[in-house]
Amino acid sequence: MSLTAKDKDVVKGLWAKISKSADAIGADALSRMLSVYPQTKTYFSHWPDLSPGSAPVQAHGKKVMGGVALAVSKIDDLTNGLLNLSEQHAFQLRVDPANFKILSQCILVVIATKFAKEFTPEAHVALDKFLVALSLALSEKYR
Ligand code: HNI
Repeated sequence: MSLTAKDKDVVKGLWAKISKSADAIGADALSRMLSVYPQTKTYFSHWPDLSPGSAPVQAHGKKVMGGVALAVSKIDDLTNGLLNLSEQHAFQLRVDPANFKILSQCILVVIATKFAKEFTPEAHVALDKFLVALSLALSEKYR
């Protein structure tokens, strides 16, 4: 299920429309992940406040979306483009890659709700495929 040239164009087009709201998307997606899938809180137990919209959630949401922006810019070679981030998640942060799917779903849901008009079925399928590819690239170093 690799991204076609069309999918890549659709992802870039969608990103161009929504990227100015990236920080808010990140904060909302992370807030959702932590409340809908509370098992993900274990990774962030060193934060002073894990509640939706808290300062650390907002700051981290911004970082995560920086990673998504990097992925959009490296869409033709996600594996190499995300190698550093993959290494960090695998060896330093020790995040179970099953969680990438969980956060991807939250990002998808937040974009769908915040940008209902832009989130056409075509954008939906392309974004879904992109997030699967991003998660796979983040999992690269886990071997
Ligand atoms: Ni993730 C740090 C990007 C999924 C747990 N993560 C980062 C950083 C980026 C990033 C960027 C900052 C690295 C740095 O400081 O150099 N993470 C991404 C992306 C995804 C993702 C693009 C998937 C879309 N990370 C996840 C998931 C979890 C996760 C699913 C756990 C449930 N990430 C972390 C943790 C840190 C982190 C923990 C360190 C946070 C801190 O500041 O303590």
